Amino acid sequence: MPLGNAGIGPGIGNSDPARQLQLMVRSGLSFSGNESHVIFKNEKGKSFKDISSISGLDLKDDGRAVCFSDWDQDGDLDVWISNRNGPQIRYLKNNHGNRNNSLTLKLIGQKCNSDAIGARVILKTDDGLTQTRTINAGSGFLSQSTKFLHFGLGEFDKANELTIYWPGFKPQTIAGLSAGHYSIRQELEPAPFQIRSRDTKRASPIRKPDDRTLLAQILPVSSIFELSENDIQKPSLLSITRDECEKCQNQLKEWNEAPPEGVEIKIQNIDKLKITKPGLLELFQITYDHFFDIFSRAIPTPVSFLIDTNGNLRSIYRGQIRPETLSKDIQMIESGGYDGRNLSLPFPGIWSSESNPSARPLNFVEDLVDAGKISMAEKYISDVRETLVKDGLFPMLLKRIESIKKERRP
Ligand SMILES: [Ca+2]
Ligand SMILES: [Ca+2]
Repeated sequence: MPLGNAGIGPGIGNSDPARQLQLMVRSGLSFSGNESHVIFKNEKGKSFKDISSISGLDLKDDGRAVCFSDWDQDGDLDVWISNRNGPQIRYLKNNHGNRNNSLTLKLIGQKCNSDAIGARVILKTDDGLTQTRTINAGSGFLSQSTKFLHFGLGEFDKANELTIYWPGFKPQTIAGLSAGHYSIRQELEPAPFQIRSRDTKRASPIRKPDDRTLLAQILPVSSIFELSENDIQKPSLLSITRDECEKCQNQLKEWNEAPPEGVEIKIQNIDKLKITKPGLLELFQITYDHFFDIFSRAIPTPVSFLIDTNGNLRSIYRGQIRPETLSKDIQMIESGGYDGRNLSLPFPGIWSSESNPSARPLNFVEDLVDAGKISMAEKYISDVRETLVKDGLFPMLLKRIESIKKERRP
């Protein structure tokens, strides 16, 4: 079922099951969440025990793939899980803490494929028990576990016997291999391999490129953001911050030390707005959701809205902004000579319609109505009526608002 924004007309979409589904998915719900993950413990080949709860792996995520790998190279397998919704990646470090011995093998094919995909290893310990591992290419949905093979040796300090079945070639048997990490080339003796040093230096953090969204469709916001004529004599950057947000503090410090030129910085603190102007905070949220098409999730901070001298929202910045990015954008917007639609694309193309960005606030009014902000929607309509009347769907929107108001009347 297509979940894209089909631009359905006002009121029509609300009776449409697809629209309802779209709203649910975008508000963070999932098709198959709330079903706990399960993990079973192999009881030496005799039975399985459900250890989901005790292991802490019984997460109610909408999981898609699971991979196993001894990520911290301490001999036990750790788990990576990917989910359809957030958190999209989980790393579950195995901190069970037992000090039993283990054997890790890296197989290298010489005659068979060099990754030794398809190779099977059967390991025997002194108690006569066997363990079998196979190198697979891919496990589960779009995922791949490590190609290293891991064996738990329990209290034994060596494998009694190891037989490697190389795909398409004769098996190789190795006796009395001690616990540890080995690479084994086909038909050659095992060679211990060095595991990563625990003292490896961390790479210094790199600052990511600015997360900036130049808007192809500009939106008049001065009235909803409570900006007067006086406020927008210069371009404004309305930045939304929070008290407990390191990036916000860093950004504010940067602006204090070197205020950006050609723009008026206006700070709105979420913690204060919650008390003083909850309605304005809701409008920031609706505006953010309108452009990022994700509903009911708190605005990430800092987020900054760049508003031009006509009171139109032109660009949205998530996270810290480099001063050079900001000054370039302001120059571009003020000179008027930029094409927002082309800048919003990853590669050039040919438009079948006129390419100048234009305001189409009708969809935004719909978002206000969907959020139940009828009086705000009416106020906004009166503020931007001139633009709205040019929209063919405007009469339908008015009808929808009237019918909602009628329903609300006692
Ligand atoms: Ca581990
Ligand atoms: Ca561990």
